[in-house]
Amino acid sequence: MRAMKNIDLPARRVVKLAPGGQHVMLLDVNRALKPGERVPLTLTIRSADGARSTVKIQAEVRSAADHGH
Ligand SMILES: [Cu+2]
Repeated sequence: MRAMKNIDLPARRVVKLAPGGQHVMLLDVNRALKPGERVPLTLTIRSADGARSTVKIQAEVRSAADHGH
């Protein structure tokens, strides 16, 4: 696993976050999370001109044991 601060979003390409590929890992959370539970995350998008916007999502918790590394 290689931690990254950013994920590139090339124009006209689908970028998928999924187990086994690029994914978000939550480290040092302050309570146990159960697989299948949803947690609110806010993604910050920076466009080519530097403008920032945010997208709020409800991410599904997956087991850390079976996600590809
Ligand atoms: Cu991971």
